[in-house]
Amino acid sequence: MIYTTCMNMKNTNIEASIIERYRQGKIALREAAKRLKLRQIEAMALLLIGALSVAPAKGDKSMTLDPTTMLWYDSPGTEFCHALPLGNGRMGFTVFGGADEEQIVLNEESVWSGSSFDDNRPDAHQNLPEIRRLLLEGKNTEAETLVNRTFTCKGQGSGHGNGANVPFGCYQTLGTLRLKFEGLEGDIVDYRRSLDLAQAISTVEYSKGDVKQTREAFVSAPHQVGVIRCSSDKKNALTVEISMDRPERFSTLVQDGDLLMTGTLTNGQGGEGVSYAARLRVRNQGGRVTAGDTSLKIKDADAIVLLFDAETDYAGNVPRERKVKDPVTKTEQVLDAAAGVSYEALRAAHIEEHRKWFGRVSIRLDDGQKGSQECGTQTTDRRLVAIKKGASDPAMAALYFNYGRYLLIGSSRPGTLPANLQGIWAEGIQTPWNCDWHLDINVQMNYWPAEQAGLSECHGPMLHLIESLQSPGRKTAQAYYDADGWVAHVITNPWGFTAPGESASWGSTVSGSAWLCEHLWEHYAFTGERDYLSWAYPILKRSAVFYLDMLIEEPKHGWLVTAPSNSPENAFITPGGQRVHTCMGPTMDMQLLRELFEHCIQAATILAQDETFCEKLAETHKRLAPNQIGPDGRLQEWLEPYGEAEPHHRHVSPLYGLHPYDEISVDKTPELAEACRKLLESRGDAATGWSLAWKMNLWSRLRDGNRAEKLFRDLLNPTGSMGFNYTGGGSGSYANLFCAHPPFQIDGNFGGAAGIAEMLLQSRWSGDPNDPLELFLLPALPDAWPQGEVAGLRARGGCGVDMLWKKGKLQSARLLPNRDGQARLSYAGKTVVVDLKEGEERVVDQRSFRPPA
Ligand code: FUC
Repeated sequence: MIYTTCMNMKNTNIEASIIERYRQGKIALREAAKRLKLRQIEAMALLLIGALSVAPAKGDKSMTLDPTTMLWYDSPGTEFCHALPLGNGRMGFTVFGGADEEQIVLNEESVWSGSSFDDNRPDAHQNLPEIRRLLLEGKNTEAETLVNRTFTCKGQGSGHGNGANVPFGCYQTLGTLRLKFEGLEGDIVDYRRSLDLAQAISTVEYSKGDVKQTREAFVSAPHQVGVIRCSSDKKNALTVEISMDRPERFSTLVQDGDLLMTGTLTNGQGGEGVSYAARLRVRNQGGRVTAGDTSLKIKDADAIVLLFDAETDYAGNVPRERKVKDPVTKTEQVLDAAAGVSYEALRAAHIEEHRKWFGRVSIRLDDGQKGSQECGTQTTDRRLVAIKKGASDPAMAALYFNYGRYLLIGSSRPGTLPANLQGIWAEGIQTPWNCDWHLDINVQMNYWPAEQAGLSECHGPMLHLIESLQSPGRKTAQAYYDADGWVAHVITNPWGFTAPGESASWGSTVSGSAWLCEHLWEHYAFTGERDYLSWAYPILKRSAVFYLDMLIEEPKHGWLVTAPSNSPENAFITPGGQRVHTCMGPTMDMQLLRELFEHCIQAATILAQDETFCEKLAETHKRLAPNQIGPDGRLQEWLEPYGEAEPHHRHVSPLYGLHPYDEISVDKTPELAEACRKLLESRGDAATGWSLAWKMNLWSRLRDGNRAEKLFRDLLNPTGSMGFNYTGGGSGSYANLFCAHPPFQIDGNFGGAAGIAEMLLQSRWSGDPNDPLELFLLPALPDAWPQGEVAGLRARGGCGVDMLWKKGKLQSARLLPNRDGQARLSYAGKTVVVDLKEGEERVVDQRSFRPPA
């Protein structure tokens, strides 16, 4: 079957057959490119990304969609990462948009196998003195051997990333909804599918024969249902068979006219785990519904509305609002409630609720050329290919930023579980790395845009995850370090996993919990809510207590260091030529502890508590191993200037001090910033998706907007690669703009969105209500975005910021503070100090800024 726009049907038939031959391996890429009359690189990009119809990217003048809020395509998705995601924080749909056969991948955030399991080695701490002795004597290899033998988790941990059938478990698909349309003859023409980020609605439209078919879908938060409406422009023209399945552990039946799928996942310990139910109800306009054993058939309808709900009886360690004992009954109740509401009312309530979130921020980026307007006439996948070929499309950055906000709204809402490695959108049973929460960058990156992009409440699930790790983390602290307080290492799941992972090469970085704590503080820094701080402070404090308890003195300088630990997932070469991971006091750990202690002291001071404890923290802070510049002028990753085992390693951990932590900066510590720049430069740009996104943020903090924009374009690299790659091959964006590690990992989407915000606005605030906030306006504006406008960004210190710029220069900035105080604004090396009054707008323009005295 040929899918095409109206523009070029005959050619597209020929092109599609060439592509099909290439896909079947019958002709080589070079030959396909020749026949398609494309340069090899263009052909490769198109083929990889899965754009089936490869009509030249001229654009269809008859159709212009907002290039900053619309994703659209002129062919259906054939793979998961071509399909369009919808979500209400808890439930997800990923819509392929097939014409005769539609499939929608279904997700519910708590469809997790596994169960609670104590993975701590209770006596691990008995080995701690020996591991430390070896480290203090420089015998890192021997220490690593001992860590592997005695200091990893007790059981199978994450199952080496394949935890579906072990206690750790794995987030997995709920299943697939299939709609098989019948009865119409003729070619499919005028096909288009789209996702409107502003309304959170996906649409599929095409004509078959002379009948126009339209399908709309959304996942409603107010009514907690997924909704699909199929309609056609002729009466009685809709005949469709509906079924649901999943790769394992399911049975379907028709119950009182509803299609019901139920099942129970494994608990990974030989028993039953989470039970789920997924229910679909049909409301038809015209025609008849008949029930099969495991499917529903609707014949000759004018339109149908499908209502869907899924529930589980998850009751694990991570809190969420929805508590369900009997998923089957709950789905019935939810659908009963929604069934009484008209489609139009469901749709209107959904849009209104979504707008409350999405409408908080708006962004326009423009190159001042014609190209900016024209990009709306091209499909999203072709825009990626055009950018790869060098086209200017600043609106794509606006779209990416909006998509990041959209994905966060869709996967993390007050009361839900936090966004996992794929948000909530996942196909298959064994998802990559179990789709868990990785604590050595990934889950944190998911939340980088939350505060800046005005989605502070969407940060909530992450903050509750942190709170929930205290209790299991206390046991881990005792078992491994004989220490007080709580700790989490590199991975966690809904069952409260806090033990080290199963290998010393990556699993024993001890600062996962410290990195999590940054988020507790950041939420305060952006909101200034004192009550919230009173809630968060004890969690920060108990984390600091753990680290105070576990630090040891290294022999050379008497600095206090963590031991054992790793610089996340990276290896070094010892002076004896051995490749090893286990170490003391990697630079990132020390930065994290300085940050944690500072935030603790600041919080305790604001709350007027714990003076003596703060003195202890301050004393210890002074003795922590400092940032060091190595003999080659780069920021050192480890305590010693070891050789690098992987000079281009994806984790740029010692640069944590530059971003997200603000310990190193071009204005406060220029020498260290320069050492960061050198390290970043030597690491190279090529990397996995999330690593590109981090580098984008890092270059922004180094105030190099053009380099940050270059990294952003790398993030847009069109790809179809789904295999695991750790070195940067195949990274970029899939056709649906999901970020490719590869495989799909959503952190890069969020990190990229945060990077765009970071290029436009950076901010600082000590947290003390008496201190001014500092705003850096357009600190890393690239040449590629000379004109633009942004409204609703948020700055630390509790302030909304709008900006307008032209020809690369700031025209005006509008501040909307949520407290009284002062702000120091910097722009292009000049500053201005303004007084702020809660709720009162302040506008500054270019002339307000003065050169430094
Ligand atoms: C960490 C990273 C990998 C991947 C995984 C989910 O292990 O080093 O690149 O992102 O998390």
